Amino acid sequence: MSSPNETTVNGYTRKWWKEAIIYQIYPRSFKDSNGDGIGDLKGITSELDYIKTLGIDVIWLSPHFDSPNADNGYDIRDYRKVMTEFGSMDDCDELLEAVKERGMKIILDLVVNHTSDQHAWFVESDKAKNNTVRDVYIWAPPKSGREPNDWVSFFSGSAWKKDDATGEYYLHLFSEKQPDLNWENSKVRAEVYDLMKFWLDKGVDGFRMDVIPFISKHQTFPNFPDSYDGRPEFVYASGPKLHDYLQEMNREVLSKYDIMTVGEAFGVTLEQTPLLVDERRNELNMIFHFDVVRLDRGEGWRWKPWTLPDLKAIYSRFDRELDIHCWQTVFLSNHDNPRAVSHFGDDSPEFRVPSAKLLATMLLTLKGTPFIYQGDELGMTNYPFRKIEEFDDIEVRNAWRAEVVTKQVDPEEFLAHMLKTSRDHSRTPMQWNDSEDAGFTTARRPWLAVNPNCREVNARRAQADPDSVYKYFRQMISLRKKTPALVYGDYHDLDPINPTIFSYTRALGPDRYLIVLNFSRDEIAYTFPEDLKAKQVLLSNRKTSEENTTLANLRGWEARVYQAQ
Ligand code: TEU
Ligand code: CA
Repeated sequence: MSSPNETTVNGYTRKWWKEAIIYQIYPRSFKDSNGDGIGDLKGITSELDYIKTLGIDVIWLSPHFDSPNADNGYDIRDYRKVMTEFGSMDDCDELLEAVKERGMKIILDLVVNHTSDQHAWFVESDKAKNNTVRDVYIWAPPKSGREPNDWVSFFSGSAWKKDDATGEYYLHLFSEKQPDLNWENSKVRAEVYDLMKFWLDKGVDGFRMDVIPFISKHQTFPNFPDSYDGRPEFVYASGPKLHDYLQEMNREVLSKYDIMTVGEAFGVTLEQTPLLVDERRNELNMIFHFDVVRLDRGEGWRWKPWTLPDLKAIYSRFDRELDIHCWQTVFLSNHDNPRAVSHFGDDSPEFRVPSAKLLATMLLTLKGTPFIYQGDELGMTNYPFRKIEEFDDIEVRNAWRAEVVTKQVDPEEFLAHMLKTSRDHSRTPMQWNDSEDAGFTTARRPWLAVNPNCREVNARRAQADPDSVYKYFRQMISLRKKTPALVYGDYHDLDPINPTIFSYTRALGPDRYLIVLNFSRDEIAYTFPEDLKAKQVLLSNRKTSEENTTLANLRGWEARVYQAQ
């Protein structure tokens, strides 16, 4: 990268988290060290060299806190304790130390829109109406004998649950075992800041903040507006005090440490984005936008087709709307989405490897900090689910009960959509080697089935194969790291309406790079714009000896990064 005392590049303030490559670990599915079928912290520590060798700078650890696991750790019972299945606080300290030893950083998942219903606060709050901790959560009396309003839970049904003892309802935007905290209560906020400091003082390097735009609620709890389009996230993310709370959190906690923050911004529009991430406002560093990963989503769990021009339009819009004071993220998958190669690539035997490499090329040459989800560096694919019993996810099971069991939706139709959209695709165990359970566990059964393609798709094989997806990721990461233009350079989409080719440049002064991606199985001769000359192929996912400066003869799913003029 450029000289260390240079503080801006292309107008952007230099920051370590803008230059970092981030890797997400879902601990339950990463590696099991003690043979109980569940991934754990010691398992992660044992594979840190694998992550480091890939070129990763920062690990994002999905929740590892004490939890009854109604939603795999996104329902926290005790924020200062490690989930028993994942190990002990000593294992956690050991992991933090081992990460630091390797020159990497680690961020934790901050889940503070809600807690578990088994959290001591809720157990207490639930006891009586006039109890002193009642307003740690959000309670409301019935309205005309029914729920206080028509809000729905993301996991099916009403967002309100009646407590028979007191006759009142509590709010839960997710499952009824995940009651929403009342951020209006300053004691709640103080407790949250305190637990954040607890982990920061242990040396963690920041947080990914779960559904952070939902923390502020409209205090009149109105029904959905007339304009409601079946997407509750846009209503829930529009609470009046969100920015006050984030600025307070920044003053009280974030500004005191050299850390990074990334908010999971479900329900935030592009226009609202600068309010969260403009560096002059002192709220968050970056957010995850849902536009790309939800491009092919209809209402709720429903899949709908997507097109390449739609995808390109999102990246161009981000680039146009966000100025030098804002920074973005790029990600194609996480623990809530299908596998990147099955989602945006082509996971057929012939094209799985090239298309996974093409997506790596895109992820690492677009503008924004790239996040890689565990296993995507191997080109892991969706799981061939056949029946409802094979799913674990609460979102799937609740939707099945609410819509299929009640005969509103046909089971075949539901399963067909799940094959595309289920969160469980990305939660199957990480594939380490070609043994029966992919080297994930020595238990007779892992907590969720291993993908049957683990004999072919696994880390040990990929590490030994010079042409593997993993090796390509490594090369691509290393190219990004030595090329400031790929981090801070201007972005320009050369051909927004082309239905199969995505071609764009990244430029920093005279340093220009041309990226050409063929999102199809067809061979395509692609001519570059007249004012652009391709000098040299720096990296490609298909062996090529072509030296043509004006056009590229691309094979199916071919990706090239050129130095250009
Ligand atoms: O997810 C936020 C969220 O609302 C969606 O991405 C979610 O996956 C759901 O499918 C919407 O239909 C976060 C976490 O990432 C997710 O794992 C948790 O289940 C959720 O919050 C609750 O904590
Ligand atoms: Ca274990």
